[in-house]
Amino acid sequence: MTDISAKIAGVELENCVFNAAGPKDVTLEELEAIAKSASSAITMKSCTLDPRTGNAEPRYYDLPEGSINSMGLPNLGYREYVNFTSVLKQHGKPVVASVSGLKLEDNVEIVSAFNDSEADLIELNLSCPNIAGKPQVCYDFEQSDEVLKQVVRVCKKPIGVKLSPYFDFVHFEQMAEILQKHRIAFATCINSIGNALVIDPEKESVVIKPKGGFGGLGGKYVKYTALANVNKFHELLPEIPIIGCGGVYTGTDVFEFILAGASAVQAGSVFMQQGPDSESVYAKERLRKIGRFHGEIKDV
Ligand code: RRO
Repeated sequence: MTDISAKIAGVELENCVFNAAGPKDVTLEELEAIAKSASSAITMKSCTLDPRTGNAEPRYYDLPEGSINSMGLPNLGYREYVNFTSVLKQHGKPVVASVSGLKLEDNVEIVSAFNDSEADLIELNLSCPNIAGKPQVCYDFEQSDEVLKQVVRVCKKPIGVKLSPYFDFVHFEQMAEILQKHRIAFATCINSIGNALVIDPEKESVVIKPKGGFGGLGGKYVKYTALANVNKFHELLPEIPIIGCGGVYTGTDVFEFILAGASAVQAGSVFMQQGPDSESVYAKERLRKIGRFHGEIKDV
């Protein structure tokens, strides 16, 4: 059988594709559906100190080749997700806690709580685009440096970061330097592309309610930006596993991320639209290519 396994910070994944934080991973019921699916790990919804109902609806909209969302971090509060870890671990898969505190002290408290949980990996979300008045932390390099300093100090689990896309080489270099300085265990590239605007020309209106229709763009529209981010961070930080995320709909997309330098891949919009057993992502004949791949992406 072809080996399509992966390893992130010492944590073994049976196959290299699992769910991205966000789609249908808020409740225990949703998380157990992921646990029973082909997803090789169970990533839980980004959590905050206290429960949140999130932004006003409509706040998610399917696009022909992706999605736009402004969910606004609806979640049950971190204590529930700490408790869920022991239930979810019974399914025999790694559990990934996604942490998105609204301020530095919250992140320190939440990460400390997950130390005493059965989570295998912690993904610190520095890139949520949808909280009014809260800019994406990872676009502020000084703030990112400080958050990582404080959070890494208390964290006893492998901790990685979820990043927004960068569009300039100097920004890749600045963030890579920070990740290296704090010995970050992995980086997930990319979150949705923040503050996109989708307009319905028939209705002459925006399609989601929060923030005047502005939201995070995901799916095939962002794949090439995601591939570039994976490739650049892999080049700058060859020792750190990079998890690719953005526009993964098929096994061929997965293979492109592996070619770009990803160690594993997360699926977001496709899980929202097709569920965590998405046939197109897990089609064996497409994933088999990955098992045969042992090299570097070629120049033309
Ligand atoms: O909940 C959201 O609105 C959300 C989050 Br936390 C995130 O990291 N990325 C996204 O597209 N939506």
